[in-house]
Amino acid sequence: MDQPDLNLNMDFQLTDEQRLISESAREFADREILPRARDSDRAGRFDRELASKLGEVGYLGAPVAEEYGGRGLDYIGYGLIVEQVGRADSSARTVVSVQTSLVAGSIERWGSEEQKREWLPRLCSGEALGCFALTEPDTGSDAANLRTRATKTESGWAISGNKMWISMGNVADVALVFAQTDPAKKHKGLACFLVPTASEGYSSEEIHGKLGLRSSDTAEISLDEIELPDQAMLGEVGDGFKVAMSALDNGRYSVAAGCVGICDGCVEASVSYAKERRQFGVPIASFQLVQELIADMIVKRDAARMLVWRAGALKDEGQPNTVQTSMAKLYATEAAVECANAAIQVHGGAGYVDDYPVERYLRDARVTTLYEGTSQIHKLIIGRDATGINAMVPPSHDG
Ligand code: COS
Repeated sequence: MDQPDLNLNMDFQLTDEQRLISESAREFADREILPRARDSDRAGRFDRELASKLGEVGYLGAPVAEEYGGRGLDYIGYGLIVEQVGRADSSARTVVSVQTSLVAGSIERWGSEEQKREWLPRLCSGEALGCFALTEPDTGSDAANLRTRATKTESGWAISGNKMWISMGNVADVALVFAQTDPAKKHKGLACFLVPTASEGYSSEEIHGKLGLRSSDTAEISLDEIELPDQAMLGEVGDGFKVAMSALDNGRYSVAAGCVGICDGCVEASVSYAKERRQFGVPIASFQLVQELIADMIVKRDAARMLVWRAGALKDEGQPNTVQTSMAKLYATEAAVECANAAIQVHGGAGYVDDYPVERYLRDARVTTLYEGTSQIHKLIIGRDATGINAMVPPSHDG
């Protein structure tokens, strides 16, 4: 894999603009997202109104160029927004991540001028929502091995198959659908299509009973002979796997930044609770073992944030960053689970109910080590880069 120049010119100081972006995102998150989070979580309700508000303030598609309706922000600035949204509510953060990193980012990078003009302004404003339909019932980590088929017709393509665990699949206006055009070509036969969800043959069903991200919409999608023109393809035949992997480079960054927000929320909630709650006649913050729990959270939050900023700085410099993004995603997601678990420990019984945000943090964080590449996949990406040996595909047992 291409190696980035890691002698980054990082001085660990945010610019005035970046500080302002972070502060205003924090204010927005406290004012508009936090007050709704518990009720939406309890109701398991996707908050379309909040998604529109995220668009109005420019948090959907923030790194997209201004000429297409975005804000032309750098990746560090985008990560700072995602961190604050993630601190408030990971379900809202999911909207930002999917819409921005997976959908709008892919259209901007791979789309024709016509596709960009058709979709980007509406996605950035929140008027339209998008989803990223890669995963299938039998295809998760082995992302190249898709069963969804795209068959050439006289007028374009016909697409049939099933997609699984698709965030926003029930509420999206457009789906990025990945499909195989020629199984013999394996990953080089994949293509990506922009599928309006109003197309005949598109249907979706909500997935219920999730541990966390309860106010995030999650769908199982069925694609039944959907007819599309040639112009619906994003990139060329054979580009599909690269579209997916480059989208995931950005999606994973966004998940990692959101997890820094979870870690930060855990620190904040734990410090505040530990100073308030009294036992044995003193605030529990006086106990060394409680301070240890808090100190561990702070170190994990800051280490995660540094890894996210490094990945963001590489993206901003246009350098290769897949491995560094994997490191940030791996570390930040595991840190979020650990911090949320420790934050519940600090809160004791109070942390086990939703009067405080910490139990939601744990439930919401748990999926982040699974989706957009499991922690194990990220370790294999990092290990392959270090050793030059691909340990992802075990030797065949078929002889
Ligand atoms: N950007 C652009 N192109 C990329 C890329 C990237 N980040 N990573 C790989 N590619 C290209 C390679 O250059 C290669 O191109 P050629 O065929 O022209 O040589 C091609 O893709 C295949 O690369 P490779 O064989 O190295 O694929 P990987 O081994 O990197 O992919 C893993 C295997 C397991 C890493 C990949 O399938 C993966 O990330 N799986 C997890 C999927 C996932 O996250 N699913 C969750 C979906 S969202 S819930």
